[in-house]
Amino acid sequence: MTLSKQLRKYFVMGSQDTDRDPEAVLEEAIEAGITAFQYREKGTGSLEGEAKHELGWKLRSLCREKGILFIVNDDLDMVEPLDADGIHVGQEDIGVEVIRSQFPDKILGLSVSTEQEVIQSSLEKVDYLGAGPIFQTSTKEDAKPVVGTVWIKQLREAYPDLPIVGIGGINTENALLVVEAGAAGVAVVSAITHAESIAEAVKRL
Ligand code: TZP
Ligand code: MG
Repeated sequence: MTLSKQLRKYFVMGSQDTDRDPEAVLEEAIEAGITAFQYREKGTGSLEGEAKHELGWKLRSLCREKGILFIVNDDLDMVEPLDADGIHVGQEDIGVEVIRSQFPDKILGLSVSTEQEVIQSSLEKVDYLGAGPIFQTSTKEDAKPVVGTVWIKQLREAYPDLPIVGIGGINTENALLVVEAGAAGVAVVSAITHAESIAEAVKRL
């Protein structure tokens, strides 16, 4: 499968995003048809240290068993211990040149929210872009201003060969707009973690 196809239904979660057992949630989401998973253990209530690694290992194992991409958010020190398929970073994290030289063969994703961020980033080093927040979100405490689907259109025109994943406030009602704007896929947290039925939510996405 191409990376674009693997990014189609991209589930992002840490233990802070659910009241349930994260392993059970991920398992349901995988059964329902997600194509990639990002372990994002971050923000209020998130695990640290050994507990963070332990949960990461369990989630990683599930993804391996089911053949789902496993990406870690920001934590460079988890990439090797968890044998992650890739890493996703934002603008506040270590630069992508450094990460690329450290991990030549890992999938590398970068979040971009503005033209300025695009200009200051070495996009030739990355495998895909995270674009957002597309819509209003309450999941990320320090989310940047909403950029709308027009941002995906602009990125798509400027970088036609780089897969783009929309993130932020995406749900079963608006996911189509994101893909129609040119995204390879949608990255979601609460559309799955807060769903009444995960099976239904993933199917509708
Ligand atoms: N990055 C930009 S918005 C966001 C992240 C991690 C949170 C997305 O969460 P939700 O619940 O899908 O809006
Ligand atoms: Mg970050």
